[in-house]
Amino acid sequence: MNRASVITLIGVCIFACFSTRLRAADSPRRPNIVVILSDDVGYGDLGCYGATKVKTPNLDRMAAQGLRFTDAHCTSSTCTPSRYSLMTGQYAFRKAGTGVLPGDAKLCIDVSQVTTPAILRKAGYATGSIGKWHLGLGDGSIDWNADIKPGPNEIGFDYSFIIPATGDRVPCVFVENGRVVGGDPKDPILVSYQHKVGNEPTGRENPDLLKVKPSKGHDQTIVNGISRIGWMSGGKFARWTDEQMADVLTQHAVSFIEKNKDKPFFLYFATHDIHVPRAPHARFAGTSQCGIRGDVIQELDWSVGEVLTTLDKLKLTNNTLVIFSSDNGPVVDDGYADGAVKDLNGHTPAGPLRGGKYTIFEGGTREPFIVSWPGRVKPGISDALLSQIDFPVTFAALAGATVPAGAAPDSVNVLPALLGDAKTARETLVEHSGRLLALRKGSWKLIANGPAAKKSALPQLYQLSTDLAEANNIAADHADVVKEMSELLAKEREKGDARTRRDDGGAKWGTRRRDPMTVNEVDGLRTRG
Ligand SMILES: [Ca+2]
Repeated sequence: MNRASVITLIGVCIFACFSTRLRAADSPRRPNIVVILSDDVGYGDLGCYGATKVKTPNLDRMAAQGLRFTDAHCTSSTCTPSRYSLMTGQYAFRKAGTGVLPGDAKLCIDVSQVTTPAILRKAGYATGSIGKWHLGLGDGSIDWNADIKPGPNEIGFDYSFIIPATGDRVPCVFVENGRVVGGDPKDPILVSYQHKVGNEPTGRENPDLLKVKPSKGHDQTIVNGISRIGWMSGGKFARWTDEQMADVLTQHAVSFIEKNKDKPFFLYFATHDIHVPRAPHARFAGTSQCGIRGDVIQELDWSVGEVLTTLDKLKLTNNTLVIFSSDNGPVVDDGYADGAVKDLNGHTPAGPLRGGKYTIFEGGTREPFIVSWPGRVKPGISDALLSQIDFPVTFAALAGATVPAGAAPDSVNVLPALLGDAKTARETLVEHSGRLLALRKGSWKLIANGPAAKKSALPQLYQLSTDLAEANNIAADHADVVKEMSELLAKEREKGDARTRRDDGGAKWGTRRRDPMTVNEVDGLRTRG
């Protein structure tokens, strides 16, 4: 080797070392991902979406520094199927057993399924599930006094602190990493959705003991002065206090962020607010101008603020993608006579949309959807069509993770739209409510007839760009569009449809006969959730 070659070699080595160090310095840690999934919040429920009777300064700040979406969706107009899709990237209508579940239902996700948290955990993320679960637990028979699994920790979460089902269903206890928090072997917990267990008062037998009366169902075991769906006994010291629930869950979300601040993390923070029973902390009771439902929206906004403040304090804001959305559309009377209807004061939970929770109209699945990542997401408003079902594939793209072939089959990478780099995302999207399906193609919307409809009946067709309220069914005038969209929807069904074609589907998938709540009549379309 001559002298020139040696000098060249030394130069190459110095450059290689320097550029490696440059790359290390230039490539920041992969971004953290925080999904704040609220419960039953409607398209018109937040200040940044037009509400005036309720104040949501933290969510408004998030929207001002981020992207606010106008056409983003959950996949179903009720909780369990919506969350199933978010977790698995598969439309819930393809899978039996994903209707609204009782509190003792088995886990509706196969532990072998690839999930959003599993993808991120495999990519090196710390993963946490805090708050409402409602995807079932165990394999069919739960002993609430022993290890409860499979559950969140078996489908991809390193840490979980959950409400097993909903606030209005027993058991009214928190479960942390598969164990009831505060469980006592001397006071074992029993739960049934078929018959009364123990001797405790129920809403039906002892209405004088209630601080809020049920308006429909919700008249079984009384916990904290509120009667629930289902019966429980035992676990006296493990039971939650509804008025403290937002504080407890928010503290756990904050603590998860603090504990994992030095590595990439994925936090799924599923708030109880604003589901029933609405029981705001005294700090929020009576603070809104639209009654108790507005009060819990303001409590929810506080929870969001605590998360954002924690990220700021830990200097993680500029490296964290935060998404706020809701699992389904709004409902005002959802089983308790809590005054929400009479106190609305002109507030419109679904904004300009038709329908809400339990319905196939836009109010059922079009949700507030705010993305914040200062320095990366371009602030503004986006009309891109996308769905929470896109989370697994999109987050994988963000984290540099791979999604195994065949996994998350209905999920699409919408990262460019999520970050504000692209104005469009999906061209089509299936919306789902009970046994009804609708197809979005651009601003067209086709609502297919349910299984019980006459064969000759026309489906419903709406042009949302001129008729956002779905007031004028123009199917008869656009036979070509109806035909094209019906064929597209038929193709989606052919990929798998375990629920919407079954005439007895309601009873089978939702175990509706065991769960007396949640039959609503909205806009003449009877759907169940
Ligand atoms: Ca919900």
